[in-house]
Amino acid sequence: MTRNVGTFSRIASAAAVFALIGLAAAGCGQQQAAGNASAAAPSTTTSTSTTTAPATVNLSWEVVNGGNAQHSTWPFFSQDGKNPFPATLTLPANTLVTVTIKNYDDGGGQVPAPYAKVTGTVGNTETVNGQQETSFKADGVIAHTFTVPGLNLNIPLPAAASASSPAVVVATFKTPAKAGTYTWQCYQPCGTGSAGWGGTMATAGWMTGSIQISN
Ligand SMILES: [Cu+2]
Repeated sequence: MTRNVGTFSRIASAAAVFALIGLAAAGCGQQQAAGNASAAAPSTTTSTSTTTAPATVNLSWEVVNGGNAQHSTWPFFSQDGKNPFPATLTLPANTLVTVTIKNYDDGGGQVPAPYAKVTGTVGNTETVNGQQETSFKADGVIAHTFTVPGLNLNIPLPAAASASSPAVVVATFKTPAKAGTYTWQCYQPCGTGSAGWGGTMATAGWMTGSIQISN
């Protein structure tokens, strides 16, 4: 009986030793896991700060005054200086967009008063040939506007000094955080018809169109 108890207690203490080794091994593994986690932490922090930095995009557009093969006299907005915009422009959401627009149209017209002001840009300003501007005379100065009523965005484009010397307008605006579709329109009636609202003013990609804000 006594021997049996002694044998049992030796077995029990051996089991306790194995248990301790097992704990030590587990502790080792846990330390390693913790080490990996702390090594991963800095890269997580880095990627977070990258995504919160404001995204910026620079675009170069033109207003072509000479038309194209389809309509030889219609002015139009262009990304390549040759063809009108696509019917739908795509812009990234939640982004500061700086657009440089070279306007080659040397004829100023009349716009309704609200469209003679720069609105919806950073600081409600734009530059024209390097000069900061916030508003213009409504009559005789502005050749076209790039206007997005749904974003309260209005970028007036003063007439060029001559057909070969464009007015260079630079403006920055922030796109909405949410995806959505907006309409853009020129508000200097530069089209056909008695009121000037026909032709290019009513043709998608020329003096009007859609903007898709995408995430
Ligand atoms: Cu126009």
